[in-house]
Amino acid sequence: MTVVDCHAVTSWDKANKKLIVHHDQLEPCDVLGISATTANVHWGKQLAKAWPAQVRVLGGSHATYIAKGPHSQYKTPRYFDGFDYLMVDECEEAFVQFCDGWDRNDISKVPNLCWFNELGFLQMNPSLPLPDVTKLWPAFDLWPTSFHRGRFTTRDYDGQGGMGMTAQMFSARGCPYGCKFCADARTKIREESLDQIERQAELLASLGVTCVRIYDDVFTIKTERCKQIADIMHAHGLWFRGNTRVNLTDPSLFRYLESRGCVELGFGVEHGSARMLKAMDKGTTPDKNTAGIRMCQDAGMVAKAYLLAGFPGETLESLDEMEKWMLDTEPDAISWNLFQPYPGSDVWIHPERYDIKLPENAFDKFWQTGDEVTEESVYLDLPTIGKTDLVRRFRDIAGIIDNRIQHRDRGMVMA
Ligand code: B12
Ligand code: SF4
Repeated sequence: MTVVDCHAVTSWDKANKKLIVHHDQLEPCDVLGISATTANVHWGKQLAKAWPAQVRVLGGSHATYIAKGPHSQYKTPRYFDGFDYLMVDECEEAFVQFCDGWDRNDISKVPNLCWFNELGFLQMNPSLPLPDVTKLWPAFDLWPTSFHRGRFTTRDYDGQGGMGMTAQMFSARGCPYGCKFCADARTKIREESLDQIERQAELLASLGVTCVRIYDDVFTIKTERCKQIADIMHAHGLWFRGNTRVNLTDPSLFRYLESRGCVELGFGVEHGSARMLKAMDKGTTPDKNTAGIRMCQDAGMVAKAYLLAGFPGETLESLDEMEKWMLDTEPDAISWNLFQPYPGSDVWIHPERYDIKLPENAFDKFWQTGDEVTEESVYLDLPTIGKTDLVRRFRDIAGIIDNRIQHRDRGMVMA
C-alpha cells in the first residue's frame, strides 16, 4: 500500500486555469482510492481518469454527502466520471474490506460501498458503525511526503524564522454545534485516548516534526482535556495550533495554552453582523467574537479569524458591518472566504429555508484556485445582494485585509 499526496503529482496552470497531471509520476496500482472534498473533487476526477489502475474509488466528504444527501439530481454518473465506486462515511475498516474483496473478486457485500447500476441509479450497501477512534492509528509511516517545512503561523514564534517541519493531527472527531454552513454540525464527539495522543506526539517528534496543526473541530471544547493535550505537546517539544470558538470566558485556558507552546488559535468568527451570525446559527455575537480574539492576543498567541461573505441574507449593509468589525477588532490574520453551500451543510440540504435554489451546474464553481473572486465564481443568486455588489465588496475587503491586517489566506484549494 502507498499513500500519495496529490499535490506531489499535479500542478496548477494559473494562466490557463487548469490542472496539470504529471503522468510520469503516477505509479500503476490495482486499487486507487482518492479522497476529495467538494472543493477539489474536480481534480480528483481528472487524476482518477489519468491514473493507471484496475479500479478507482472515491471517498471523503463529497462522496458521502452527495450519496447520502437528499438531492437525487446530483446522484448521477456524470458528477463522478473517472470513478468506478464511491465509498461513504468513515472507511478505515470498509476500505480494507474493499481491497481484500477486490483480490478475491467479490466486492458485492463490502460495507459503505456505492455504485451506479445499469440504469444509472446509485445503489448503496449499508455502512459499518462509525469506528472506535481509540483503536485507530494514523499511518504516518506510509506517507513519504506528509510533513513539510513552511511558515506555521504569522509570527516568528521560535526566534528562527518560524519555518518548522509541520504535521497534522486529530485528538477527536465531531462537533456538537449547529452552524448552518457546516457539514460536520451536530455530530457526536469521539475522543482519542490521551495515551494515543501521547504516542502520536512522540512519533511525530522522533520523525523531526516540530509543529503540529491540531485539526479537531473545536480544540478547546473541554478545558481540562485541552490542557492535558497541551502538556503532551509541550513534553515532546512540539509547537502547536488549533481551532476554537468564542464561548469560553475564562482567559486562564488561553494563558495556559500559550505557556505550553500553542502559537495560534483560529476562531470561526464568520461575520461582523449580529443578524448574519444569527442566520448562520453561530450562537455568538460580534462583541463576543471581539472579546475572544482579544483574550487570545492578550495571552500572547496569534488570533486568526475565519470570515465568510455571501451567506444567504447578506446585504451591502451587513458587509459594511463585517468591515467595521474587522477594523475595530484587528485579528492578527484573516481567512477571507466566499460562502458556497457545501454538500452536507443545512443550506445544501434545505435550500428552500434560505430562499435559494441550487443550480444544475452544481460543483462547477465550488472549487477555489486562489484566483481573484469574480462574478463567475459566485454560485448562488441571493435575493438580498446582486453578484456585482457582492464581488465588488468582497474584493474591497480583501484589499483592506491586505493593507491593514496584512495576513490574508487566499482560499487556495489545491488538488
Ligand atoms: C482538516 C480539514 C481541512 C484542512 C485539510 C487538511 C488536510 N491536509 O487534510 C484544511 C484547513 C486545509 C481544509 C480546507 C478546506 N475545507 Co476542510 N475540513 C477539515 C476537517 C475539519 C477535517 C477533515 C478530516 O480529516 N476529518 C477526519 C477524517 C477521519 O474524516 P474524513 O476526511 O471525512 O475521512 C473519512 C471518510 O470521509 C472516508 N474517506 C475519506 N477519504 C477517503 C478515500 C477513500 C478512497 C475512501 C474509501 C474513504 C475515504 O474515510 C475517512 C476515515 O474515516 C473537516 C470537518 C470534519 N470534521 O471532518 C473539514 C471539511 C472537510 N472541510 C470542508 C471545506 C468546505 C473546506 C474548504 C473548501 C474551506 C474553504 N472555504 O476553503 C477547504 C477545501 C480544502 C480542499 N483541498 O478541498 C468541508 C467539506 C464539505 C464538502 N461537502 O466537501 C468540511 C466537511 C467541513 C465543513 N465546513 O463542512 N479543511
Ligand atoms: S463550523 Fe465549527 S463550530 Fe460550527 S458546526 Fe462546524 S465544526 Fe462545529
